[in-house]
Amino acid sequence: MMKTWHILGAGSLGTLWATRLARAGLPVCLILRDQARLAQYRNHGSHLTLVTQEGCERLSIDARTLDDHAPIERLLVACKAYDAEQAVAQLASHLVPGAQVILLQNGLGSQEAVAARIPEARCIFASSTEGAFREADWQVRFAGHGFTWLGDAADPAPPSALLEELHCAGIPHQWTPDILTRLWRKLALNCAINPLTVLHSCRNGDLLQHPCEVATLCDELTGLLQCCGQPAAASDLHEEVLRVIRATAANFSSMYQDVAHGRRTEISYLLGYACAAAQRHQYALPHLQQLHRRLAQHLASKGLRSD
Ligand code: NAD
Ligand code: KPL
Repeated sequence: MMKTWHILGAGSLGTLWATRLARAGLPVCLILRDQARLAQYRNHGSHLTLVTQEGCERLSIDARTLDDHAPIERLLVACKAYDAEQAVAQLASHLVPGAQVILLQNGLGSQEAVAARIPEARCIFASSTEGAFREADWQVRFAGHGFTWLGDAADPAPPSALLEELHCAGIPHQWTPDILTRLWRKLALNCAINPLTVLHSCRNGDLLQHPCEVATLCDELTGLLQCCGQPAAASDLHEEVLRVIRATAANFSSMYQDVAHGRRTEISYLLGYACAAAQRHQYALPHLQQLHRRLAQHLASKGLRSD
């Protein structure tokens, strides 16, 4: 019997995964916040729409609420990092022992918090470079092809059946024993690029006009990664940051877009996590800490949460 893919967080990335899995004929069920949200989904016709360059696809997908007690064997957590722990805690008692739980959150910190809430589940961390955004309720645009790395820091054995289903669904991915290296590397890239794009109010490419600021942050981040036992994530960080800035020059970073749309950012799981790790290791990061303070003040000045 196939395991149902329960999707917690029917936002951009959750919908992107749900529609591709459903399109491949795999059993998928959305977990919505409450009865009101479920009623909205049913009134909409119980389907999600995936918009790609090839056109629109409409997929009928089941849904339930967080308080439905049916057991869950496989869960994809696609909430923002700041919502993940509480959302998972609400359905922790429905997870069967050994349930597979994929955590799609960006940054670091939320994964450990979720894993601590569900010690009997197998938590699989993911780091994704795919891009999607919501065009309307229950409709997502696949904006950027990318890749998803998956791994379990506690157990290197790949979950073969799950990976085979991702393959069938056409979700580009690879299992890695070094998922923490991937997550730290992405965190460092995001810390070096995203806050500066918010504070300078610019596209990624415009950061080439601030070479000293970028270089100083990369230098501190490289030291932090080494100090945290992540030398592979530290390797050639500055070169890669410059490569990403050039390759995404015309884009606005995800944090820039969050701020522009008045949405809460994931600052605590990026800069906040880096600064807290530095403090634990008594490693000095004066520029990164100053960047964290400036960003928090900027967010507060816009009426946005700074945690
Ligand atoms: P999103 O805001 O579009 O979707 C999150 C969804 O979770 C929302 O629909 C929200 O209502 C839902 N949610 C929150 N709490 C819930 C709860 N208690 N019960 C049920 N639903 C709940 O976010 P997103 O852009 O899909 O991002 C999700 C994660 O993936 C983030 O950590 C983000 O950084 C990461 N990510 C996103 C992209 C992307 O292109 N969107 C790419 C890479 C990584
Ligand atoms: O991941 C990104 C983001 O915008 O969140 C990039 C493009 C790498 C910039 O940090």
